[in-house]
Amino acid sequence: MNDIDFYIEGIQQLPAIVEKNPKNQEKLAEAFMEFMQLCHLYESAIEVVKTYLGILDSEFNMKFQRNPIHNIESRLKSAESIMNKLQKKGLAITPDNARKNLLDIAGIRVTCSFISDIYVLAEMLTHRDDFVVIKQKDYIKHPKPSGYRSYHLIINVPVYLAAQKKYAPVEIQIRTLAMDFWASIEHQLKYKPSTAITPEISEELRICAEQIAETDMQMQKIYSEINNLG
Ligand code: 0O2
Repeated sequence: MNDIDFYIEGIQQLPAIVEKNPKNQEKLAEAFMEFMQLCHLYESAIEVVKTYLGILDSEFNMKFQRNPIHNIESRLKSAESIMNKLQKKGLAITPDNARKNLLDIAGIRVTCSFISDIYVLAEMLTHRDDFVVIKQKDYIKHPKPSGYRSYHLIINVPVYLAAQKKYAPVEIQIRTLAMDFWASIEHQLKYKPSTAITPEISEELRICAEQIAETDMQMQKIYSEINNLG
């Protein structure tokens, strides 16, 4: 389902939902519209960042005949995961609480070939004067105990709507293809309900992350050598 279908389906469902709850009709309709507006704002913020990343990638290609970005994925956190996260934080499930307390509703994941590309992109994103950096975490220089490596940014992104400018936070994870390979598989293994992750398995996964990081560094070295030769 694309974004437009998502909104159309939501709006089409509104009369049925309101009809089933005659006592709270007005409140429900209001909350629903607020939710739809929030989704629209976050989707738009994602588009702003993706457009900027696309421009950077093509500029690099024009100037240096190479692309720093291998792939870009984006997602809006599902309503279910938003509700779970609010509940975990002991907060009431309202659009307002989601907006104020969850900074990863809009998420973008960027994969690069080389470690140096990650830092180039992070630098560009954090130095745009209309982007407000809320959080910046370098899990490449400081990997998580699990072995997880990635560069995380949370940026408040301006969205120009018809009548006003609004800001929305977007979580951007930037990592190499190798880091992404590890993170995707580790996530799959850990979140399968049937698997029990023993400390031994966690240690094996951490060792895999170390080996992958070494390969990443070797690739970076080869890339630098070739570039210096060229
Ligand atoms: P999903 O399903 O990917 O969205 P903080 O409150 O800032 O201290 P927080 O909010 O946990 O910490 O943020 P953090 O740790 O900077 O980043 C959270 C996201 O990074 C996770 O999102 C994962 O996407 C990813 N991540 C962090 N640690 C690991 C790890 O050990 N393995 C893997 N595979 N991914 C990791 P969510 O919401 O947990 O999940």
